[in-house]
Amino acid sequence: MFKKRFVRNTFSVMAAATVALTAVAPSAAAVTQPEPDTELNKENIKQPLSVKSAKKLKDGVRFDLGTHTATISIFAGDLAKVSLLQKGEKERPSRALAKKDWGTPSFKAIDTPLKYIIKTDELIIEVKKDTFGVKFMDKAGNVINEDYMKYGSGYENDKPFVFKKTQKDEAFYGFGEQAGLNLNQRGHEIGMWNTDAYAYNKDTKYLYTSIPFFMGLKNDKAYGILFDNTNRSYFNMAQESDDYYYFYANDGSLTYYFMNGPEISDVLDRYTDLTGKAEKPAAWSLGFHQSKWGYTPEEIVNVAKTYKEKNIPLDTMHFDIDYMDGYRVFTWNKEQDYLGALKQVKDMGLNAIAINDPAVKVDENNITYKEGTEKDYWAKNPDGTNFVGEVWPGDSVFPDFSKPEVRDWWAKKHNTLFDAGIDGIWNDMNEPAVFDGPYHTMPLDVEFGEGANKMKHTEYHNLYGHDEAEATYNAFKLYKDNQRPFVLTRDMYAGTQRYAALWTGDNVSNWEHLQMSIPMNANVGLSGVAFVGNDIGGFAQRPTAELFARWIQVGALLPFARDHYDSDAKSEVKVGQEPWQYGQQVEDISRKYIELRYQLLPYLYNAFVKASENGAPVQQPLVYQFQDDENTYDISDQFMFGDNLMAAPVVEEGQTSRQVYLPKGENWVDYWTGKEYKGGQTITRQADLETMPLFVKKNTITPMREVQQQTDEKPLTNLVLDTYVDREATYTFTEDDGATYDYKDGEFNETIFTVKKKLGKIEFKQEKTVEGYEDSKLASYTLKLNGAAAPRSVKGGSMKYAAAKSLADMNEEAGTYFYDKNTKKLYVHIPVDEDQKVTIK
Ligand code: MIG
Repeated sequence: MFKKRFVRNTFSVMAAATVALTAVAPSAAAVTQPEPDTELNKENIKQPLSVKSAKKLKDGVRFDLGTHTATISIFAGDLAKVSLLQKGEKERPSRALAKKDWGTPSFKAIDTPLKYIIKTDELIIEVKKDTFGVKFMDKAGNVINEDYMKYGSGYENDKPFVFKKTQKDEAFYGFGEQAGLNLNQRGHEIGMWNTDAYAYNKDTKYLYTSIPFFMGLKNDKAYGILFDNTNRSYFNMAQESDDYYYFYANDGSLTYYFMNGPEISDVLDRYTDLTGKAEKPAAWSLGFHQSKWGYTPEEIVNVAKTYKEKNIPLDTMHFDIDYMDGYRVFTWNKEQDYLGALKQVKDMGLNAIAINDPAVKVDENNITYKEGTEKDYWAKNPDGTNFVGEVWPGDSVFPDFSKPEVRDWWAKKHNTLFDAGIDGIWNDMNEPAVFDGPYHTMPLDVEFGEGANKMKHTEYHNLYGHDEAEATYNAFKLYKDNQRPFVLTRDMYAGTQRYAALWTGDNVSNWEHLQMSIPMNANVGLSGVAFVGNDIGGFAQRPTAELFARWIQVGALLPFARDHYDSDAKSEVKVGQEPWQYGQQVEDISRKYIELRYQLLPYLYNAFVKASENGAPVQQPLVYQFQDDENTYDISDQFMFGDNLMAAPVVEEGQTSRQVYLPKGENWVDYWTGKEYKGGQTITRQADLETMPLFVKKNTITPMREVQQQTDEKPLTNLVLDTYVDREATYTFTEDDGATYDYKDGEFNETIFTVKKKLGKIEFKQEKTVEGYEDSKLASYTLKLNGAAAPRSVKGGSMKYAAAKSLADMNEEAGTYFYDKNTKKLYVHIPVDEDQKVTIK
């Protein structure tokens, strides 16, 4: 039925031996990387392609290059596809694209002796004829991006490549998940080959996820390029020369999409039009998560209880591989009562997430193996036998997720998990990781698909996790009709944000990793994936108390916030990594920051709503909002949490103060002290262990609420509008059930709040633009005006609001206000149906 056909290398023999004896993975020192890079041989790029003739098509222009055909397709005024193929060759249908039919806008095509010119309403695309080369210009004729003509584009030994001109001050962002301490990827050599990189470090080249998309930013203007090639690919971002950058792949076709900004936000909006926008998340998934590889059933229950006892908010417990029966997927452990633990967790009102691996144990009594074998669903060796490799369950076969019927079947298998009460699914090992395979994965000639869709592993590798994520996402459609899915994955390709959130794999409990998480998440965010997080505290090894305290401060503001850590078997120090394991001080710090997250949940949820609408990241690098301020281009230790808040966490050991850059063009207020600063300067902020410096952008409204033990503990009855204003601030607030798709039938509310300050008077008004959410329990707002003077009068229309004696009194009754002269905060309690302007004098 199957046979093993590869020789185990030393590494895997070791790994296999360890697995057999103690059921632990390779040693912590092992960072698995793929075989060496394939170089692009520039010597071979001698005969440049030239244009013989051109033909205008309905959706673009086709160029005859003799041996090759180039096509420029116009998707939108600011979005074009460039493809260059050997004659007679076809492109594979893209798995990255969500939107395939764009309805080409009108464009002009002008043929001149030296060049061919395509004009849309936003772009001028020039194609040079003597040597084929593409130049993108804005409609004023400013060059945005052009081929570097010494090498141009084409194929070198079947390797598709493109060289692009650059200038010294051009910055590069995106590329999905990248190690390293810099945000700006200029000067880096980047590789895309999904790799199980246990305990990686800042210099590790290949991580789990491959998103071959990047942005260039020069002269304050941004564009984006998606190199839609699933083979192993390489990006030399001006590492070799300051004059050019280039990208290429081991094989496949030369296909890329060019999109113009000029704002980074425009590029992301377009990129996520093309590859898909993440849906609005389930509100519970934005709460805090706790996980450990190796929790016993008792530990799961006790940890969940301890969160409650200690009043540290928590929404979700994760079930790692131990819940399975001998690591057989879609089964439950028969010896240890994980099902019982699950029931208790659910009875506590918490949510539960189960891990799931692609590898299926070869075992005739394993129903998943039997079914998949009967239906012929496994990845195959070139001789047609099933490929078998070793993972947690021992010898295993691997679903061929490239086939739609396999994805359907896999989705169906999830009833074992959902029926037991599991709410979310966590996809691990989907590089795919194979302990005894060459370079920790399958041999490159393993086959997927059939007939015209047949692909070698070398071509399919980077898509494996993407397709598994789609199958998992579809499981929710099947069994949790009208519930928003939560899928967490370790591997992605461009577009996987449609199906899943990302965690950045097996990081390490050290300061370098905490530092690295900030630029890493920022670049993931600039690659269309807003829902990202890193194991808080670090996965491999264990953090010190100080490191954990600093990590939880960053962690509380992660889009996906989960404390997760490695099995005791692999750690020198076998201590827990929950917030209370480091003494009272760190426990209190953890509670303070997790509570802050829960206070900010309405704001966080709305940041995700924006991401679903325009692809905006939730954890943003400063350059996302401040691309006119060059000082932000490589700030890697600060980030915006949504549109209004800027975190400047301490990420170095022993530090109790740090420099903070405040971007130009805005004023900034210290969240903790209320002190105001002008933007465009670097300040020093004290930061004892309790303090993560946090700043609010002036003229903003941040919606907040009371702390809850878990996201659905209490209905939202009062929304706090935390406002910092000296001119005008507005905020569009969306409320819906946070759980279903009913919003698609209009069941949501949308309210625009405006607070204006002028001539000694402050005006608040709300405009209810959508009123479709009938289950809203929202009864009032607390307009919280920071840095306010004592008011003489507060009125809703002509009705006077009464001054309350205390904040508690004010909370009792809408139509009242309270001024705290010590903190200079004015609180106004406004009924939700206040339809008059509220005027404060
Ligand atoms: O080979 O399921 O990255 O989060 O705890 C290790 C056990 C398998 C790797 C994941 C990690 C998870 C662990 N897994």
